Amino acid sequence: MGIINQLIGIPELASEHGELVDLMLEVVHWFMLLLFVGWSIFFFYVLIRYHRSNNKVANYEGVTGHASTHLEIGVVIVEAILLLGFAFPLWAQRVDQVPVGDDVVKVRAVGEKFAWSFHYPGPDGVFGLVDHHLISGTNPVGLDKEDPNAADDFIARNELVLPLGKKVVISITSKDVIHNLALVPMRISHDATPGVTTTIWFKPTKMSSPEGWDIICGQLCGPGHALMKAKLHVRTPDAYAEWFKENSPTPAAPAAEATESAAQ
Ligand SMILES: [Cu+2]
Repeated sequence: MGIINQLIGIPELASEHGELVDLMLEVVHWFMLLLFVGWSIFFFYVLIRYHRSNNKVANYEGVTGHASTHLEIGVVIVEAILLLGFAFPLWAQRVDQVPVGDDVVKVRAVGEKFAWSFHYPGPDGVFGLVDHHLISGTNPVGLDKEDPNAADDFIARNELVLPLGKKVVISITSKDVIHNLALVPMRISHDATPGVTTTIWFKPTKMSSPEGWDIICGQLCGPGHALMKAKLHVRTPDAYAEWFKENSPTPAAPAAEATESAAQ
């Protein structure tokens, strides 16, 4: 976990890639500490070395060597290598290689003032069409019930339930203003922007407690922002399958009545 991470009280970790995020936090803090100590030592050295009592006459010539120029070019080269050689490929891995397949859990997260709707595609694994003209009190994401793919879809209000150890892909959008789906234990968050769908993915590696983890809105979105809380539950694959089956309407029944979570 790391000494500094422990010191700053890092929240519980529950995702696969999150270990790397925490490692990066730890390493970056150690670098900051090193820089702070190094520059502080240099600062006091300069204060004493160039104190007025040691230098009665000002030196108007300054530095004549090229060491600092070479040093700066070196810094630029190292930073370019870090950015092009490491940061860009790693970022591309996260944003371009979204997992696909039958084993992947797909959810749509739709933010609104001030709640989250989690749209599950049902047993067919295909999301029904949505249309913002159809949004109503009982149809929070505007699911088109005429679409055959929508028949088994369901919406969990303020409750995101996921299975342990499976890759999860969440498509995020918003109905009104910019929100942010912040899944802190998963070490991932992303803006929910109206008119735009963005995708995040991760793999939960830890079960949640029965109360679940808090999902918070990471963008100041209005007077109810602080109350825009939902719950994240990670359950065993069997318990998840049971919950999923319980909530999936049979195609004959009316689709996608919002299930109200106990948290509300
Ligand atoms: Cu919000």
